[in-house]
Amino acid sequence: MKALFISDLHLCSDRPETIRALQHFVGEAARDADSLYILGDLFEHWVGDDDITPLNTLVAEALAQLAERGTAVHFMAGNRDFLLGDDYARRAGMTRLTDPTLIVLDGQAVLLSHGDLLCTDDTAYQRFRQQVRSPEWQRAFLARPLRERKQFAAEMRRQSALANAGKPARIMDVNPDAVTRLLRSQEYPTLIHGHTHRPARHLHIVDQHNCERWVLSDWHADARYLVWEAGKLEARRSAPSS
Ligand code: LP5
Ligand code: MN
Repeated sequence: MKALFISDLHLCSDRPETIRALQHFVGEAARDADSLYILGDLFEHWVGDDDITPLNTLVAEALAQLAERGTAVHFMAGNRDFLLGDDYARRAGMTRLTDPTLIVLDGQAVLLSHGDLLCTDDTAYQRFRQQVRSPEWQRAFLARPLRERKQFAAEMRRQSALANAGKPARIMDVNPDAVTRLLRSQEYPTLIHGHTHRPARHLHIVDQHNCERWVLSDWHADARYLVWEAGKLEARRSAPSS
């Protein structure tokens, strides 16, 4: 069983090096994987499946090709691409996952999440999240003209960068109690998440259970991923030039 986990690629047309890293990853490292789990923020922002751009098409084609060759491709939304819907998922050959999702790999329970839900100290963000994740808000937003939605997204990105500049680094990381509660509620699995861009392997001892928490890396010019193979997880990277 070979499963790959990635997140936080933040793909956008003005970062061609990351697009190349994804194409290389799909053609090389992911080639013989049974499954690929994309745990959010695949795109820098997503304003609706009707925003059909050369980048979105290229990514859908690359992922659909991987799926056609036999890798099961799964997508969980992040805080940047939570509006990615069934239409695009179908075009890209991906099945959508809710956050969190529990899977079992060779008998090991592994819990997958984007990770933003665990940042409970960031109360301003959690309030914002609750609003934009409601079906009513999303229906109303998606009913607006595409041009307007893009303007909203740009304005929101500006607001977010402004808000983040004033937030202490600590509150933008996961809250340890939120991690404990989640691990306990899911009977002590291994946890894999992204969002914080602080790649690491942490050990949490919860009610005498040892739980690993793997944090995925964001991407730049090379692919950063976790691989589950031969019954264990390992962090790897692969560069287009290597
Ligand atoms: O993304 P990042 O790393 O900058 O920061 C995140 C949190 N911010 C966000 C917001 C996204 O960046 C916005 C892009 C969404 C693209 C989809 C577009 C469609 C929806 C358009 C929405 C109107 O997720 C940030 C966290 C940080 O991670 C770390 O966890 O701190 O949270 C915030 O910045 C939220 C602010 O703290 C509070 C928001 C104030 C709300 C102001 C409302 C203004 C509405 C303006 C709409 C035009
Ligand atoms: Mn994120």
